[in-house]
Amino acid sequence: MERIYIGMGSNLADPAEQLRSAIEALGQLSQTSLAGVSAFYQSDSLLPGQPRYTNAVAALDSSLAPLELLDALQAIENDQGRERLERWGPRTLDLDILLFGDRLIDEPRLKVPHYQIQERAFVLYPLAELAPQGLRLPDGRTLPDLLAACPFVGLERLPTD
Ligand code: ROI
Repeated sequence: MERIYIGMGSNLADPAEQLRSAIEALGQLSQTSLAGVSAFYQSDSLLPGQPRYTNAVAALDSSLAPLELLDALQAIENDQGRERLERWGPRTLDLDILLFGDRLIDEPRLKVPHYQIQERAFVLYPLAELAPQGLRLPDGRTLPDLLAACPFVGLERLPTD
């Protein structure tokens, strides 16, 4: 069993509903249990000309192998109508493996930790709701280090229900 953190994002077709459906699907994965979900956060797209995003982070405990989990996440994205038209285009659902235990994974299909964790407030702040403050990335950086270098700017934390 390893603790895995998944970054979720959507900016099409009722983003909050997309995240709720994705959370339900994560909870049904084999050999996996859903250990927690952050609040939802809205922010402008990092690329201009796209609708605002809703993002959240989920914690999983799983004994799936990394590429098995990646396949399962891509199946959930596809089930929820993801169309891969352009690399950074708007999407109904994006599921990224942020951290996988303390593993460093460098394969053509999968790099973990996700290479942009540190610069993305919409990943770090929801992650901080779930992860122990002492969480370390495989390179030794702690979550408080990353948060201190990434201000909470442009994020809107939505009320939880
Ligand atoms: N911007 C925000 N706010 N949230 C995202 O999840 C997100 N994902 C992307 C790009 C287009 C880079 N911008 C984003 O892929």
